[in-house]
Amino acid sequence: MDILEEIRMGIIETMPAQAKSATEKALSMGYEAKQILNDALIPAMDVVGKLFKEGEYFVPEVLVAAKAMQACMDLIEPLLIGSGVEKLGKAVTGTIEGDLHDIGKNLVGMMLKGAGFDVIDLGVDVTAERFVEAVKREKPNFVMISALLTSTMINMPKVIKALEKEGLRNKVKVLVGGAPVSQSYADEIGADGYAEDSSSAVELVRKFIE
Ligand code: B1M
Repeated sequence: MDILEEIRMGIIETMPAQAKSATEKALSMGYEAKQILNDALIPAMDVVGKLFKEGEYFVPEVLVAAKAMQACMDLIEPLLIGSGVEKLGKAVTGTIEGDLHDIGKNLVGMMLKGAGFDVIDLGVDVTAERFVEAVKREKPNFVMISALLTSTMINMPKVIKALEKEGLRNKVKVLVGGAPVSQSYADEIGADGYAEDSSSAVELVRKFIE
């Protein structure tokens, strides 16, 4: 079996140890971190999502698949990030209140670090108050909010309103993303930008910094 297929199967078949050792092997064979990410990890998680939607997988399977993906991401992270890159700015990242999905947010953070940004990750289930506290404390250039559920993306505008209330709205750019989020939703809630995936998130912050 092709090594990238081995990684994909490790995630899809919920075998974190297999996914991790196949990732280690692929790296030792000279595969690039980006190729592993784009050709194995992300497509595998898409398959898991499809199986979940079709009712073939339930939350426990999806959770183990997510753990497998995270284990592989931990291995490629240092290679994506590199070292000694000049800092271009600071971003506070977090998954919105009520939402526990963190793989996409972690990926965005990883790519931002790789592009030379300082990233302060607030984790998951982050309330508007916690975003505001972080803006006061960290003075970032960007607040980047992730939402994976239609029932939680509606909490995103709370962050914007809370920043306005504290007189901080013009101090940071608020960028939003996640599968159910769109450019029109970003416009509707008064966010400064929307990114469809982690690469576009990096392009977007770069545009603001220029
Ligand atoms: Co959940 N889940 N989940 N889940 N889960 C989805 C999102 C779902 C689409 C599955 C489905 O039905 N097909 C569905 C949401 C439906 C909806 O609301 N539209 C769903 C559901 C229903 C649920 C529960 C409610 C299930 C239940 O309990 N009955 C529950 C909710 C828990 C909660 O959050 N309160 C739940 C739980 C879970 C697990 C905990 C089991 C697990 C999460 C584990 C973890 O994250 N540590 C999980 C997973 C893994 C998924 C799927 C399968 C995969 C998500 C993922 O990691 N994708 C997902 C189905 C799917 O997406 N195919 C699903 C890979 C990741 C790289 O992509 O996160 O989209 P993504 O991130 C992308 C972009 O969106 C973008 O860049 C990333 C990289 O390219 N991006 C940003 C993301 N954030 C950004 C922020 C930015 C910019 C770009 O800032 C500017």
